[in-house]
Amino acid sequence: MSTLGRLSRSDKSFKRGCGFSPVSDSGARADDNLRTGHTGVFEGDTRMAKGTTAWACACTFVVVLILGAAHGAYAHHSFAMFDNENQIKLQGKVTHFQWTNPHVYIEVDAASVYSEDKTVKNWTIECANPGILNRIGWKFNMIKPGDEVTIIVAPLRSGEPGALLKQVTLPDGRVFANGGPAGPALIQ
Ligand SMILES: [Cu+2]
Repeated sequence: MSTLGRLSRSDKSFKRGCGFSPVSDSGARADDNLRTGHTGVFEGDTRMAKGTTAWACACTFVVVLILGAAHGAYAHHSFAMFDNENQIKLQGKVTHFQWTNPHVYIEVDAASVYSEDKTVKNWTIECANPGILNRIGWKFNMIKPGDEVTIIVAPLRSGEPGALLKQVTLPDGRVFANGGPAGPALIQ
């Protein structure tokens, strides 16, 4: 059975859709806002011929543009589903490394280092997108199935084996963070 096959239904939605605050939905909303703002600018110019209205529309448009761009480039969905205050350290073997937008994913058969419960579960670890990770030194092929890794994460509040990456230590000892928006590891 594939790794994905072992994930529960909700895990899959976590992975595929960023389901908690859907990517596509928020993306669509941003687009709608952009379109609305755009129309506003032109209508303000031609129909109203009122400087203030046009400026107000133009400002709204610019603000929406900036917010939209920031949203796309960084936290394109909320991190609310991850428990940042109770980070955990996982140790185990990579089963899959997925270098894709909007998120890179590490799947790892791992157990919690500091927990009494040493049950190995197949964790799906959400990372930033390839662009952000490239800029902080990640490479698309730097993690392979079978690699023994140590990972610090903010786990899903739901208790399922999904998490947001904070820090990963590779077999050769190199340590990588997950880029700014995800925030730093609070434990070691
Ligand atoms: Cu996402």
